[in-house]
Amino acid sequence: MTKMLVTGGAGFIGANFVHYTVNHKPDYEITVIDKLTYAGNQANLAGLPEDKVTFVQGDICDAELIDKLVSETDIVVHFAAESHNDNSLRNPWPFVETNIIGTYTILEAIRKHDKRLHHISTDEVFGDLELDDPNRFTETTSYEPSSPYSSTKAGSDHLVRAWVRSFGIKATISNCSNNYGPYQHIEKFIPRQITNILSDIKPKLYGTGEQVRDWIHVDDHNSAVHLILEQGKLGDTYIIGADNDHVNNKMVIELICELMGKGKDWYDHVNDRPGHDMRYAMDSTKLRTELGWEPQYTDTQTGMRDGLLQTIDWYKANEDWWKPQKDAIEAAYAKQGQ
Ligand code: NAD
Ligand code: TDX
Repeated sequence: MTKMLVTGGAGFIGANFVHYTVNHKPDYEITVIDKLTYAGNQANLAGLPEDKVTFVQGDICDAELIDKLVSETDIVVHFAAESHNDNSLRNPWPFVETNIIGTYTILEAIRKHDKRLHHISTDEVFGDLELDDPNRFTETTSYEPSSPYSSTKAGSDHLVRAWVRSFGIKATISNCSNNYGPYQHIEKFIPRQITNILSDIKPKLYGTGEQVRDWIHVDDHNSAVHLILEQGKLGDTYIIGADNDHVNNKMVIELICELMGKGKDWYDHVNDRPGHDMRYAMDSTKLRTELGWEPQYTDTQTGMRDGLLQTIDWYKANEDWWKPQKDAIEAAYAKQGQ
């Protein structure tokens, strides 16, 4: 048995990662540490076997707790973060604290106890591309983050690389594009629109909706993380993306409307996000050629239809999970004309 500490395992991608690991990788015993911020929900881990998954409520900035948990594990997969761009524009401080100081705290424990780390990061560290720019981000693209969120994630990546180079820690990094799937907080684009339609509210498209996000199903992200844990080269970075950089926000909203039985244009244009990144596009050649990774959720039309249908079904079946927060989230967006 390998002991794995998963930070942020009660959030969207972390919880899906814990489910994926229990279902596909029987040799892991998992401890989740999660602060249960507004974005974390212990119910995301309901039904998992108690002999496989232990939950600890705590803060990754708590050096004493992190030191103890890291000393007791073999590997750490670090998902915990403040993750929403719009929130980082309202109040950047929690992003600096969790994403930078929290990652520093984990790195110091990894160094002291000589454990293996995989650090989860994002495409947003690279900034954005122009809409007509055919290039994609690679492992060597330079960093140019736009928002408080992405700049703190960039800072955390730099810390990991510095700890690899200066102290020789055993770490890998992955930068993934936008995820969608079950358990995603309804402040985010896709679940916000699905739950809007389920609440008889029109979906809300920021600005013109020409922006491109290179969408990937969360299970495809997590299968890549496991491959990197098993076969990734220590010290290396891997780009994860499913080649959906031809799909803009307007196309996604129209597809959701269509799949949920609404007219294609049953949505509102609302205020744009300040500093809105235009285009993300990921080149995952290294992951595919060196480690043999392939995404499972692909189809010829948008690469998203099957994954969106599965995600819509999940939100339909789990109204108790999202309904209690819906009014407050929409009220906060409405204040900003969004
Ligand atoms: P999320 O906001 O859904 O979950 C974050 C989790 O971290 C929550 O459970 C929260 O309670 C926990 N957390 C926050 N601060 C903490 C702290 N100080 N101590 C302990 N736990 C804390 O985020 P997500 O979308 O699941 O993202 C997970 C990771 O993946 C993040 O590092 C994010 O940057 C990265 N990422 C996300 C996406 C995406 O599309 N969502 C894409 C690429 C990378
Ligand atoms: O109601 C909305 N309408 C809308 O048009 C919302 C909430 C968003 N949008 C747009 C903004 C973005 O162009 O949709 C796109 C996606 O928005 P988000 O879901 O907020 O994601 P994004 O800002 O792209 O960041 C996400 O992907 C990268 C995650 O939240 C990050 O954690 C990850 O690093």
